[in-house]
This record gives sequence, structure tokens and C-alpha cells, in this order.
Amino acid sequence: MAFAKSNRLPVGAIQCDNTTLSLLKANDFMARSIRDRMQAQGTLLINITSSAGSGKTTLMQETARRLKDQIKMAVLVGDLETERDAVRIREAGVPSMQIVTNGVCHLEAQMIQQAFDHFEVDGLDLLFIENVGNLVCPAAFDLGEDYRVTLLASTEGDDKPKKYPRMFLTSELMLISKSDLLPYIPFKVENAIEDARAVNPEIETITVSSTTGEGMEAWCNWLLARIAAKKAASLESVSA
Ligand SMILES: Nc1nc2c(ncn2[C@@H]2O[C@H](COP(=O)(O)OP(=O)(O)O)[C@@H](O)[C@H]2O)c(=O)[nH]1
Ligand SMILES: [Mg+2]
Repeated sequence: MAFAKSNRLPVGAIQCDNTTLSLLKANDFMARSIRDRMQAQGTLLINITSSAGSGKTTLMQETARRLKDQIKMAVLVGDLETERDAVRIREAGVPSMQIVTNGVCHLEAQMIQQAFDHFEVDGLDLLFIENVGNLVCPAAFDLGEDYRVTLLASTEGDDKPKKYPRMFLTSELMLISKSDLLPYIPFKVENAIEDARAVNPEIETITVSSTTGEGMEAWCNWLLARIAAKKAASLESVSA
């Protein structure tokens, strides 16, 4: 199947399924409004995706601990049930709100827009959205993000980028997480990177461990550079 990266829709879905088309069109309309708002206020918006258990919330906690004194950040977090992840992130010292999807396997832009009615996003330098854990449905929904970052944990196997290509095609960065476990399992970082680049030649990669801190400086620097670029672009668009 061919993919349209610009609007993150699989082309086949546009051609053969009117229901999917109208749902995703409505989502894209809302995503554009979120993107416009984030552009106007200079907030970097990052959509974090992965399978369940790959380490998204732990990464949010560790990133919060490292960056919360330098920048103003917050996390919206989606799960099928429970508020547990938002509680964990608040314990790390940054504001967080849970979006409980009641069984829906992905976040939609409309849910993010609704969360904005109850959660302060004005003045943020960085807003993370931790998506519902799976590599399938979240790939099809643009949330207005600047970057989609997908975690691939060493425990998941290095064959996933080609099995779930849409997610890796629509991501700008792949974080290979739980690198502390690499000595104990048959996961080849170079194989995962080769397959991810076969799907998306432009994808960047960083290998990280929230447990040992490996790669965390590179990850935080990746974020800080993009926060600065977003601020500069926002100021430029306001003065233009
Ligand atoms: N060994 C190891 N375990 C990790 C790491 N990051 C997260 N975990 C563990 O993996 C499990 C799932 O992590 P969590 O952050 O909840 O994953 P999420 O479902 O993607 O948000 C938890 O038991 C974490 O303690 C890591 O870097 N190394
Ligand atoms: Mg989580």
C-alpha cells in the first residue's frame, strides 16, 4: 500500500472506505487547529507512540526530571483505562492529565482539543502526548504534533519496523528503548535501524535507557534544539 506522509493517511483508506475518509478528514481539520495554536504560542508538540510497555511513561518521567527546571513542560497521556500514568508523571514534577479513551485504541485530535478545555497549555515550551500503546491505530491519527517519536523496546524484537511500517513511516525519530537489556536478548540495534530506514529513509534514531540514563542526554538535546527552533519560527510568524 502507498502512504501519504504529509497527511498521515494510508492512500488505500482514502480510495476505498468513505467512513474512514470522513472520520480522518474531521480529525485532520482538528489537528490543523491544534497545530495553528501551538505554532502561535511557540509550544513544541510531540506525539509519543509505541507498543504497550515499551517505556513511554518511564521516559516521560525521566525527561521531566532532567528538563523541568529548564523549560515549561506538560504531558497529556492516553490510555484505555485508569489514571495511573498521569499520576506517575505528576510525581515526577510536571503537570499531566489522563485522557481515558474507554476502549478506543488511539487518541484523536478531538480528544486533545477537549483536553485543552481542562488543562493549561498556554506558555508551555514543550507538550508531550503519550499515545495509547500499540503500533497500529495511533499511526493513522494526526494530533497536530510537530514530531512523532516512536519507541521500540529491545524486548519487542528488532523485526517490528517492517511489520508495522505505517508507524515508522510517519515518525521522525525512533527511540530504541531499554538498551540496558540488550546484552541479555537477541535484539540487533543495526537490524532495527536498517529496517526502519528501509521504511522511512529520513527517520532519526537514538538508543536510550531510562534505567541507566544511556542516550538521555542525546534525547534531551534533540528536544531542546527543536524547542528553540519552534520558538524562533513562532516569533518569525508573529512578526511577519
Ligand atoms: N530495563 C528497563 N525497563 C524499563 C525501562 N523503561 C521502562 N521500563 C520498564 O518497563 C515497564 C513498562 O514501562 P512504562 O513506562 O509503563 O511503559 P509504557 O506502557 O510504554 O508507558 C515498567 O515495568 C518499567 O519499569 C528501561 O529503560 N529499562
Ligand atoms: Mg504509559
